[in-house]
Amino acid sequence: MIVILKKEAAAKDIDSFVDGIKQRGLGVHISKGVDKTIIGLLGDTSKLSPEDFLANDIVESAERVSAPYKMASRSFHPENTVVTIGANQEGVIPCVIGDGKSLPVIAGPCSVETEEQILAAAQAVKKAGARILRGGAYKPRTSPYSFQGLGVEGIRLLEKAKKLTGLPVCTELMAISELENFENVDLIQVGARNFQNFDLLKELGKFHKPVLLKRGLSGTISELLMSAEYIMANGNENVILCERGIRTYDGYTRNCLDLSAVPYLHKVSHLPIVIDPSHACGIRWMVPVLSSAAAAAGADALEIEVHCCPEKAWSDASQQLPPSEFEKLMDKLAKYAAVEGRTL
Ligand SMILES: [Mn+2]
Repeated sequence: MIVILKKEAAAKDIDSFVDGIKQRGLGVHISKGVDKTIIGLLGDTSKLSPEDFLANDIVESAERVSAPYKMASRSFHPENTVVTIGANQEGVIPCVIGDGKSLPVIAGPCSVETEEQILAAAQAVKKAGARILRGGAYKPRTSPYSFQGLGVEGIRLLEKAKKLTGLPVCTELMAISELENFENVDLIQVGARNFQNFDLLKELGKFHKPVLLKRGLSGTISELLMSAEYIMANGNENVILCERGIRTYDGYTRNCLDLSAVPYLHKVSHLPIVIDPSHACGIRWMVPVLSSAAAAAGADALEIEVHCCPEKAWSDASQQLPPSEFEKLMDKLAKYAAVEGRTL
């Protein structure tokens, strides 16, 4: 249920209205917009009717929200959520995702392999105009015999790369027990395989860092938003959604990039959405055109795998772009972004 308050509602009346709702055992999410204040009711509202609220002078209207996700839904929060990555750190250039004016690119190798490799990749993606450095330290691999990542050493190398370039860093968290190592990570990725690891999501709700939540291989949009809800309901509203390809019946690409998720998510949710064309298609030559398509679909940011020497990469070798191709992609992407008045 959402209750929309009249523009002229006084702060003290709003407070007592909210107290009244809480006394009924419900949670409250308040969204203060430029024009109106919206009170979202969290919990079991089945015994309430919208008419119950209309008797109150400060209430303009009330309506039921049928979607199971509340805090993630646009009806609870009509204005876009804008997330800042890497704020308030000396030497780090913060990156804003979701402002509608920019199309920042998160780029870097699939895995952090060596110091030399991640520092070279960081400098290359920065030179090409990327705004956030990515690199996997903890790797969820299909085979237990594949490279599993450098772990905490990989995070230490990402910190070095951040110091060298000023780029905020993004890396994946797989287990709650590793969270203590993520204090200097600026954007915590929850991978497709963990997108319904609810205990992990709850912990990230209590942690104070922005989260990049990837859609599961066979996750529905509603399930993705419910996972976002887990993080938000536990106190962290800095959630960014990521479409990275879903599994379908055809195997000509690694996954199937669901671009229609972008306009749909923008309609039903206020959270920013990132497109990851690299994991979606798994084919190097297809990444540039899918990046342009993502820009046209209205993605708020892109995540692209780049490696200085893709043929020697320890993971996802076939989809990583060398810096020369990434630079070309960025030049072209800038033109697509400009069509809608956006810059990289
Ligand atoms: Mn990868």
